[in-house]
Amino acid sequence: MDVSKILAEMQKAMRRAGERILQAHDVLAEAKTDRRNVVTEYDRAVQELLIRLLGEAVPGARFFCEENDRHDDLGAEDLFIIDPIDGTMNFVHGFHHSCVSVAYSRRGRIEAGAVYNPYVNEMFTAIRGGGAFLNGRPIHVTDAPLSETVICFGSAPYNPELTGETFRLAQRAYETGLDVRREGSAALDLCSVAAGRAGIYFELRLSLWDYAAGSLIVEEAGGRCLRVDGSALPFDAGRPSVLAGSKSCVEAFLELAGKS
Ligand code: LIP
Repeated sequence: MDVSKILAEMQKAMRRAGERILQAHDVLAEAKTDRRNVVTEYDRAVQELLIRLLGEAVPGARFFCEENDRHDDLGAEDLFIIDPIDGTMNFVHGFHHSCVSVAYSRRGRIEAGAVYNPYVNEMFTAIRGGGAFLNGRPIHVTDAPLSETVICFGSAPYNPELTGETFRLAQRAYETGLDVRREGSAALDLCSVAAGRAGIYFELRLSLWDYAAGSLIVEEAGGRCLRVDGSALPFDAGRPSVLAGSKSCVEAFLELAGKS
C-alpha cells in the first residue's frame, strides 16, 4: 500500500483516538513501575482502538506499542509504532497537553509519522522525503541561533539516576537560550522543534514509541534527531537519549553540553 494512503489511514484512526481522549473523565492513574510511570484505562483503550483500525486498514500489519507489552518484530513489512497517549501524566492531571503518536515503518525504516494533539486540533505529519506539515501546512525548524530560542527538555522521571545530569543540562540550556520548557510530552516537544517553536528538545531516556514519529517529523522539517552525545538515534527497543533541533542549534547544544 502506498505510504501516503497509510498516512491518511493513520490520521483517520488518530482523530478517532483523539475523540476518546477529549471525552475522558474521572481519569484514574495506575502505577506501572513506580508512582511516576503511570497508565490509565484510556491509554489501553486508545491503543486497542488504534490497533483495530490500523489492522483493518493495513491487513497483516504488526504493532510495537507502549502498553500491554505489544512488541511485535521491528523488522516487519508493515509495522505501526504507537504511543496511545504521550504525556500520560499531563492527561491524568488535566494539563490538556498530550497527544497520540503513530509511526509507520517498513522493514525496519520509518517511512511516515503523525502526532496528533486533540486539545488544540494540531496534526503533525511527515512522509520520508516529503517534508513535514502541521494541519497540511509546511513547517520548518527555526533558523535562529540557540541563544534566540526557547529550549524544551524532558526530565526522564522514570530514571531518577538521570536527574542530576538532566538538570545540569537544563541549567546550561537556560543560561544559553531565551528560556526552558518542560511540557511533558516528548512527541509534542519534537513537533515544537519541527514547527520552529523551540530550538532544541532533549531528554536522557526515552522509548521508541515516544520518538519514532516525532523524529521523522523533525528530520523532514530540516532538523536533526540524534542522541545527546551526537551519535545516531537507534531504531530498536533500547531506551536512548534524544536530542533534536536545527543543525546549528544541535551543534551549539553539543558544545554547551561538552559533547562536541
Ligand atoms: C512520557 C514522555 C515524557 C517523558 C516521560 C514519558 P508517556 O511518555 O512523553 O517526555 O519525560 O518519561 O516517557 O509515558 O506519557 O507516554
